[in-house]
Amino acid sequence: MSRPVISATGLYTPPHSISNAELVTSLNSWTDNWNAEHADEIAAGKLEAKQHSSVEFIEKASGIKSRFVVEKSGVIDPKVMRPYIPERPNEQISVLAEIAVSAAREAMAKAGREGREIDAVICAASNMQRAYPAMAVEVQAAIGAEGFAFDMNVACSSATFGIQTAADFVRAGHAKTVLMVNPEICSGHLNFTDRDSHFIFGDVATAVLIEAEDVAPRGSWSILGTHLKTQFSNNIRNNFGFLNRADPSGVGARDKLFVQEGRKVFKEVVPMVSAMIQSEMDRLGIRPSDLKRMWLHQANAGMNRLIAERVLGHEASENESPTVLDTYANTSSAGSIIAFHKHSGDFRPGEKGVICSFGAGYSAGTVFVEKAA
Ligand code: CO8
Repeated sequence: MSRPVISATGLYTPPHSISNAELVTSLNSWTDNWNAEHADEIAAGKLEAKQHSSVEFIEKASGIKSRFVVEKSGVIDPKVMRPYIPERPNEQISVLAEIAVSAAREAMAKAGREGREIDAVICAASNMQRAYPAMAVEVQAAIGAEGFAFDMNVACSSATFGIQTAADFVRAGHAKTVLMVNPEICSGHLNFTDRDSHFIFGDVATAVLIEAEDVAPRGSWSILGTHLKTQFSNNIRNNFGFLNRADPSGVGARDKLFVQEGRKVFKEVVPMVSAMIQSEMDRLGIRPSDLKRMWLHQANAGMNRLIAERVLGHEASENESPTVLDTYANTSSAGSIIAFHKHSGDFRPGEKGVICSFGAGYSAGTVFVEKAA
């Protein structure tokens, strides 16, 4: 049986960044217009006036300072409040595949891989931009890979679920080299008129190459163990689908975009994820002092502080649990992979860490890794 390793990662960061101040200015201006338009109903008690957002709240509640987006002008225009992402003709590569390929090329270059050496492509992300053909098949064609490709969606946990799936293909002998990509254009399914959540997400794409140890380059990451868990919850939901295609731009179609009970998510997911990491450490015989770093899902700085503290037994330093949330915001499945990509270069052979995701479903996944020689 081949042993799977992570041989390289890649990252695509969109060209535009939006600060909290810019986002708050557009939301507050949209809110003033909405309140003015509905002044009579508000005065008659039929509608509630909408409230302003604030930079201080966002930073304190989430730790987010800015986010990257593929398109900025529509998002910060109070008359639009959504990104302008024009539909492309079928002959042109789709935007999701394009950013996935960009991240994939970096990972492939690092591992010295040509497209034709890749046996399988998994596109694991929160929201695919179409039903079919699978985004993964388009990525497969764009990089010149053979074999097979498919999409999977486990919301914010898509990447860890994708890594375990790829690792299982390697173990079973179905593939030697698997490319797993996470293109996340969260701005396309976020309600920028919703004060409770308008600040949460950003866009990005990440890529991970999972290979059989015998073909992987030196200095790869041994996968010590993976563990996945799901538990149904309505607290994070997006009802958009092919059976209910209401225009997602309007406030009336609020549930066709991202909606959540953020406080419940916070309270329920922190204990679930810390217990999951701890039980997987017990299973693998890893003590807290054996862990050099935790690359946690990037949803909320407070959640990560609590999870890391429960696992490590002390407050985690930035070195032990790095943050990318401040500049990238929540990028759904890509968050823990961005953290791993940016903060793993200092590992020496034998040092261990854990990539951990959690999100809608609920879903959670852990991937324990050890730097190989
Ligand atoms: N400005 C000022 N005040 C505000 C704002 C704002 N923008 N928003 C809310 N407030 C007010 C509220 O009205 C409330 O006032 P009051 O106390 O008077 O009622 C007060 O601030 C506190 O509000 P909350 O209870 O909502 O604030 P919290 O401290 O709970 O913070 C967070 C809100 C940041 C959302 C926090 O709860 C959180 O981070 N929770 C966890 C979120 C999480 O992990 N979600 C996972 C989602 S990821 C996923 O799996 C989905 C993937 C799909 C991708 C989707 C892409 C779009």
